[in-house]
Amino acid sequence: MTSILILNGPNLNLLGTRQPEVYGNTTLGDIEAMCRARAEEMGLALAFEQSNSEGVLIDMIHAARDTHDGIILNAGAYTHTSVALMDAISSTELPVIELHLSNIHAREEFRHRSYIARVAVGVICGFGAAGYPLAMDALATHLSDGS
Ligand code: CA2
Repeated sequence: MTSILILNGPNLNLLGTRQPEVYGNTTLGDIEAMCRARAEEMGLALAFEQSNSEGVLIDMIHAARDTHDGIILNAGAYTHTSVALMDAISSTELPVIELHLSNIHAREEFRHRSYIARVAVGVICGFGAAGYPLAMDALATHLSDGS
């Protein structure tokens, strides 16, 4: 069975509890439930994780090499700062889809740069929580036919 890891970075545990005008009312638990339902429909095994720690995220990316076929990564603010996460992704040689709830290109200048995009298969941003199942479809398609 194809297995995917959805990995969420710093502060995403606060979703639905603060700044709803920016990030909406949906909690990370709601998103996980939506992804689990979609994974079952698609016949995918799914791990869904969140950490506020860059090192823990890197360790989870390293470990994914032995347990998963691909990764969907919302690295939060580390997207814009972390060469270490970029290097971890390169080291796994697993396909990674970069995901963001918000359209990072329509926001502050510092959010326009992504270290993850350089090593990702593709990027989905701006569709809120609906981006998660979109990214799952994109990753499953990539894993089955390379597109
Ligand atoms: O749009 C996204 O998904 C982001 O990855 C979210 C990050 C942000 O730094 C990126 O530029 C884009 C921030 C996540 C913070 O989430 C919060 C949720 C509720 C309250 C406060 C922060």
